[in-house]
Amino acid sequence: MNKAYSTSIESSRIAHSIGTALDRFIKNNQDEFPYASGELSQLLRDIALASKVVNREVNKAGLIDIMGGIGSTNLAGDQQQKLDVLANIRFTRALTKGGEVCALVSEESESFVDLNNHGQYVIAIDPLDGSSNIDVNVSIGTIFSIYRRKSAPGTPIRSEDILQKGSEQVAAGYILYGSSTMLVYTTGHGVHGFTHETSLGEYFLSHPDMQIPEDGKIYSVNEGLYNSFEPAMKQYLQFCKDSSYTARYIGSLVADFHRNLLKGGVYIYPATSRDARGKLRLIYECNALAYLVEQAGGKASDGRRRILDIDPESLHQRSPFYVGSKNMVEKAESFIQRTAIN
Ligand code: FDP
Repeated sequence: MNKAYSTSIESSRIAHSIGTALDRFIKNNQDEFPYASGELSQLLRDIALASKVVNREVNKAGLIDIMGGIGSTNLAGDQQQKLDVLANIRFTRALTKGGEVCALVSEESESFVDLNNHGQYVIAIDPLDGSSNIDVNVSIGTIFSIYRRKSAPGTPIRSEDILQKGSEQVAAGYILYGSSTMLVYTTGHGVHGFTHETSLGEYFLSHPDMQIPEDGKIYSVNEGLYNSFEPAMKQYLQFCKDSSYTARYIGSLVADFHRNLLKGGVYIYPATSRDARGKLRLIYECNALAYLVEQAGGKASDGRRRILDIDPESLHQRSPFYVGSKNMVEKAESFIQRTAIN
């Protein structure tokens, strides 16, 4: 046996390789990035760094006084949690310092935040999704979408910079603060997942080129809202039961999405009699996950239209959301397209 080869086998036996760090992965794949100027790479690194700070705070939430509400509500009318606000500050600060972002759209702010007129990118972010799970130690997440601005750098931000279709994203991803913390992203060349190694404080590639199974057995819907669903949705839920599907609903979009991405399944937040557009936000929740799922071979729609083709009219616009394994989304759509909401 060749000496160098046997030495490398011996060293990997003694010390397992820890894998590729996120920074190195980004650097190695720089030429796959749209507009490979290095700014988008830096932006992803800024997001990763902010997520580590948020992760640290999420992990010690029980120990310091950062749980519970702060007594105000956000735009959606949800009670703002201390950690929601804290995560918003952490991400906004990291993205301001980086200088690559001209405007930030966040669930926590009514209007977009003007960060730096010279930045090339617009970012839409839900800094901490799944707020109702914060205080009970259940997985929560961060969701982000990155767009290239349309107007010239140095000029005022215009609505066409902010209200772009999901298909115009140049990168998107999420961070899952779960039993381990993961960062999953795409720049349009597949979906890659990185796991946070706590003792080293680094993300390492753990899930290269993720693909969602075409089919699955898991359906994720808040069935407590059953009475407010349209008849077609009720029929679809009956179909799920008749097909012996498994119901799994964490109530944290990122966590439900991530599980279905790995195992195959469909997540649905449909129209209800109260909200014909459902609950979830197109710009900073649905678009990123739609881009990711398509890159992984799955599908995302509002029941009728591809999510990424929807032209947004306002920052906080809602949309019904059907996302997951291609065949399962298509099956759900086939029910929904039979009737209109009553
Ligand atoms: P939350 O309100 O707790 O922030 O994005 C909103 C979201 O959570 C999703 O993460 C989650 O999937 C959904 O709402 C849960 O809503 P319901 O409680 O109505 O099921």
